[in-house]
Amino acid sequence: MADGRKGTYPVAETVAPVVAEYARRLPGCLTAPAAVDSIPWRRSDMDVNREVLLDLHYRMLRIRLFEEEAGKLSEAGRIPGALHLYVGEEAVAAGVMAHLTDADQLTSTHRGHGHLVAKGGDFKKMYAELFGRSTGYCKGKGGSMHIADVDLGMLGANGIVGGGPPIAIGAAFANKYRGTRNVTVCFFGDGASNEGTFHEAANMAALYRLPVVFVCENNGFGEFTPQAKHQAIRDVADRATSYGMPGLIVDGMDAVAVYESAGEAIERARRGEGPTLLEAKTYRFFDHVGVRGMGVSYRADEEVLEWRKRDPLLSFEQKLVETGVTDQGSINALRERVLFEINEAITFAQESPFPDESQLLEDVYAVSGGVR
Ligand SMILES: Cc1ncc(C[n+]2csc(CCOP(=O)(O)OP(=O)(O)O)c2C)c(N)n1
Ligand SMILES: [Mg+2]
Repeated sequence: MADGRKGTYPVAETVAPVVAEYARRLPGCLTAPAAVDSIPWRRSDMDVNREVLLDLHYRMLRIRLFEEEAGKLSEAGRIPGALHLYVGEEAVAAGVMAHLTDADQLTSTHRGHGHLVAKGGDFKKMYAELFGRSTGYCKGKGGSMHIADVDLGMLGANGIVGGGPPIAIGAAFANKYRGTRNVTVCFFGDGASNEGTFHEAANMAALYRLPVVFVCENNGFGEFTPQAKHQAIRDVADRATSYGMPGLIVDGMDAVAVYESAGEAIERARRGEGPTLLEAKTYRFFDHVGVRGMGVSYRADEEVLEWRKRDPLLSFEQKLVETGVTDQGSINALRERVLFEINEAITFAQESPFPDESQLLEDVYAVSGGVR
């Protein structure tokens, strides 16, 4: 290169100490995925006690079962519309959401059920929305890709790839302006990281030191296009440096690793020290849409099987049992309890009425003074 930097870019002076601190506390987090496999069960001095481990497990289990049942309903043609399932990526939502209060916000994606479930979303309202019923989160008029729960700080799933970042920094700006200590987490995919909206939002967030954490769920594909064919970089986290914020890579199949890294980033934002870009390397087990998808051949079964060996929920359960945090009987009982709750919610949703035709144009756009 003309300036002789040979591809290594200096980190802005103000950010360098933060990055160094991350590197010290989370060894391996700034390296490429090759190191991801070797990340041990515990990596930092953050307090990850039994309560935290069980909390992470509970969040992941709820997502997995919600999604699997939704997938079955979709495959059986019982719910309308596209359904982008989150199975395989549960550790990311669980590890992040374990740090957030209801007053903290998040923006989600088209693959958003897991984010809301992990934030404490209501199964009944979620399934009712998937069934298009009036008791759903959006009164049945939004569907999978538009679920929001403002009381829980969930500012919305989003059918527009890259739609979340501008909303997230707006919320973060409001938090800063009002002097709250709330943090906004912005979830987006590797594909979305190519959208201009992400770059504009990242620039402003770093410039104004906004209390936001950008969480890139890098599952290696944008629809059916592998990452290597949609961007010339391997690590989305590399993009952080150009905006003046730390960029971290974390094993998105390991809820504890996500919990630790996200915790650092969220606390940093809470302290008023600005944004972080956290890239979680993860994988979706089902197809881009639905379970079996559209029959497009774009990834090898062997690749899926390799990632499935690192199933974030099952491998976590194995570790919980091995380390004596809980036993298989308790896990099975918990699974049954969550399934019972899910079945109740599905029944509730199916028995709920469709929205009345007279309400077709209500709640669908905002006018000054409120939503109509
Ligand atoms: C602005 C916009 N462009 C294109 C699409 C079509 N689309 C839907 S999902 C998707 C891929 C997104 O990939 P990524 O951000 O990596 O999320 P993932 O599906 O992998 O979770 C695309 C291109 C869209 N919904 N919105
Ligand atoms: Mg992707």
